[in-house]
Amino acid sequence: MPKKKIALINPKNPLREGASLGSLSLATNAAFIPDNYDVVVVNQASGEKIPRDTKLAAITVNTVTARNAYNLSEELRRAGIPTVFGGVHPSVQTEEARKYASAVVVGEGETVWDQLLDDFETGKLEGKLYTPGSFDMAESRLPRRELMGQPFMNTLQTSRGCPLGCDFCSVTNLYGSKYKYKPLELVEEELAPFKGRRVFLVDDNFFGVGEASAQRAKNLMGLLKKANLKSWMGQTSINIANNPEILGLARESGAAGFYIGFESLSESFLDAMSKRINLRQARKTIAIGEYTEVEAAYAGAVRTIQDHGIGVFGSFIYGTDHDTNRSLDRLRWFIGKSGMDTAYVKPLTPLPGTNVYDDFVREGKLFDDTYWMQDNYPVFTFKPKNLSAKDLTRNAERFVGMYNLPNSLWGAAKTLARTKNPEAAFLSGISNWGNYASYTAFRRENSDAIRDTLGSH
Ligand code: B12
Ligand code: SF4
Repeated sequence: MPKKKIALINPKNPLREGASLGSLSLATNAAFIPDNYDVVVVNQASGEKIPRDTKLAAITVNTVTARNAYNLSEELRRAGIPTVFGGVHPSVQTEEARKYASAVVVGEGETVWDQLLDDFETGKLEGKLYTPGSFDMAESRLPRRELMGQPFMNTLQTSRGCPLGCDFCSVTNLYGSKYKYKPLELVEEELAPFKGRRVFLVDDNFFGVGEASAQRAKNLMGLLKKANLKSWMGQTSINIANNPEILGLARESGAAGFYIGFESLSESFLDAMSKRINLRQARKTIAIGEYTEVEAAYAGAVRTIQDHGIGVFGSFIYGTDHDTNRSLDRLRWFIGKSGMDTAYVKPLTPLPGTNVYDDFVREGKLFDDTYWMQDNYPVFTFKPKNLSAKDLTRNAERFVGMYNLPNSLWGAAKTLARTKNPEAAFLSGISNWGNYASYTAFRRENSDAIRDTLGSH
């Protein structure tokens, strides 16, 4: 008898991001599906189609893709194919998600499959809600990456959770306030096929905070070095700049860039969002020349990391009650002046599952409490105190405009000069240009919707 086909689906993303990385969430789940099923991963974000002989569709859903996932699920169910949702959004908007799928999985997915498939086989899937609980990462299996195609960069997860609990982020609420680590032997096994390739560590903070995390990060650098990668990138926080030993080990192991959440130059915003790690760094720093304490702390961290041959990919949030046109002009000036290699400047989007979302709903601040259900995913979801609709759109254009093609090329040359690391230059150039290109395509398709959302508020 032919095996039944299970399609694991990453729905289309209205913001047009992330398609080139494939879905590690799905490849990870695939490893826990018994081999008497024929499993395929379908990345709709890069145009892949769902096979006709699919018997069960399991869809990964985040807030950005929720509406597309709901539409897809309804279509599949009309065609007689049962559907299961998992991922961040159904984990936090569970009752909403249950309206659109046969079954919903809340939280980590690894241990759910035996029960779920048993229910599928016996026709008991409809209406089920699964809450498998916290997964012990020592039980991790090798993700089935062969199902992901050949992404531009291989993704690898070595830890989950974050103790820092920033109010705009759902990671602490979802994955816990303690780091959960994948045993290093398993990480080593996962790294083995990546020799000569690029790797993106999707850990929320591969360095973390505290002595134990620093020690673990050192061991991880040792494995990354041994793996002989072309290069790797990872997400971390500003405190890594205080540890020259780890920066040296990171560079030796092929680090090309760190994503760092600077978030804002405004102390009041950092304070309001509980981004204490940045404030701590600022309070250790003296305002110098044109820089405030926060700016001096950020610029110092950028310089230190670059001096170790690693690019800095800063991320910032704008469009908050703490911003004015002047402060945003200052941010653009600072990004240039500090010499960071890339800056992602995105509007504050209160995502469900975060403290900011709960606060904004309570305060009645959002234009629409379920904005992700709108036909076009909105860029702006509320009106900040000191900025008009026009100010928001103008600033969106200016932040993205910093990375048009000539600027991206010039930026890559500057990264090369600062870091002497061709991989850092290549990856920052590609990221800057990719960001510009995806935003301009999004804007072309959605300009009316952007105007309408803001025009009516
Ligand atoms: C890597 C990453 C990216 C990458 C790649 C995304 C991709 N193609 O997969 C990039 C950089 C492109 C990216 C972009 C964005 N991201 Co992102 N990203 C992540 C990150 C750091 C890791 C995701 C990952 O691969 N984890 C590893 C896998 C193994 O774990 P997992 O996804 O948690 O999946 C587990 C469970 O959720 C469950 N599960 C997941 N899917 C399914 C499906 C089924 C059927 C089942 C049963 C179980 C299940 O099982 C898995 C194993 O336990 C997460 C943070 C995080 N900790 O998850 C943020 C995160 C997912 N991103 C987030 C956001 C906001 C974005 C952006 C909107 C950013 C922006 N532009 O403003 C975009 C949107 C792009 C998109 N396509 O949706 C938010 C989502 C919040 C939300 N409510 O949706 C997160 C949670 C970070 C945060 N700070 O809150 N992102
Ligand atoms: S933004 Fe980063 S540091 Fe803050 S809680 Fe989320 S993962 Fe942790």
